[in-house]
Amino acid sequence: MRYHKKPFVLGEITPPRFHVDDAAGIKAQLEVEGFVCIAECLNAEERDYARDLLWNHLGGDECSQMTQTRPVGWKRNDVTTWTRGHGDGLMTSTCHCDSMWFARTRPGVIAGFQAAYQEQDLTAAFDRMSINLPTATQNEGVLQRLASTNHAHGRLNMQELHTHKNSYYDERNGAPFTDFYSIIPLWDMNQGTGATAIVPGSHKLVEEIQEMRARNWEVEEDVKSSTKKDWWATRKWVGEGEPDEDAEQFTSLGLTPCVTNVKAGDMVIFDTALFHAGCAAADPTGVTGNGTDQLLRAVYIMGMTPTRLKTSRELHARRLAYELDLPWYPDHDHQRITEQVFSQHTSQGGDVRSVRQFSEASPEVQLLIDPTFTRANT
Ligand SMILES: O=C(O)CCC(=O)C(=O)O
Repeated sequence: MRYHKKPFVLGEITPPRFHVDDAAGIKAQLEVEGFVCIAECLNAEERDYARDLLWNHLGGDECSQMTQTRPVGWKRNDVTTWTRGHGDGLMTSTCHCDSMWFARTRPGVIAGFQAAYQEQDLTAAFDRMSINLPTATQNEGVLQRLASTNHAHGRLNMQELHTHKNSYYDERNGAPFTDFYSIIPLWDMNQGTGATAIVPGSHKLVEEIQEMRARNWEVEEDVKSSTKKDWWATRKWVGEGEPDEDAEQFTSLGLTPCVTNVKAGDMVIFDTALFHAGCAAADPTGVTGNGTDQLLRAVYIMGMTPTRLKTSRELHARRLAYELDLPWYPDHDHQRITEQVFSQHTSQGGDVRSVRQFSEASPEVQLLIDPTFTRANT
């Protein structure tokens, strides 16, 4: 209990698990609850292989050409080596690592997104993994996370519950559009290990929730903030600062925020409007989870979108971004990143070195980057 200063505010739910072939059930659950848990999108064999591939990345045995900051010298069997090169949480170097691409191209994962969209032709975002480490590592990022849990206000025991509504493709092409992204844990995740918290049904009440939340924040509107730290500095919480005040903004609307209990290899797909957040571990030592000498939590964050929403220039830029080792999150400004990639890639007159070739990627990977190119060339 040393690290757990106050009781958790949120309860835990174990969502019903849908079979990936149950497209109607998946669609209905997404519409009603705003999220759906699909069982075994990675089967046991795939999950174990994906773990091995992840450790190839964490141990530095693959992708030495990658440009992103990444772990240095981590040994799978020695938790005390998990300190250099990277801290705790989002790990951008995983965007194009073998484990991530292996997971993206699994038939169960693609079928899950196809069921959600009820469309077949999808492209993948170049999103990353979140890797949380147990306290035995004494990794600086872990110690910082422990120190910053039990926030005074506004963020329960985690990130602030947030929505991505309208930040992806919703209003693109002038038509309302619901898009989805997912989280796949590689080890069981729950309140003990830290897990994704969600607010079932909140995708239908985004404006009402935002209004409730705005009442508790005094914001300096005219101050420009370029960093996350500045951004928080322009906001002052109105209230006692008790975590319950955050939950109350949802419960007063009849909603119940909760932490999810999800099995390794299952995929939780979200309507991007759904309020959610990464919730800190109740047991950051790992004793009650995977063990003190194992990863506390490792999740793939994964986005897929119908190919028809992409312009041909954007699809071309995706091939180049893959070569340049760039992330391309689902909520990024697609036009801006397209232009950035075109200005950097040597094939377009830029001077940034490619670290891999699209032409050498497997057909499964190519299909998820630019299916139009792949089909035209086969
Ligand atoms: O770490 C998590 O479980 C949540 C991540 C998250 O909030 C996001 O991807 O927007």
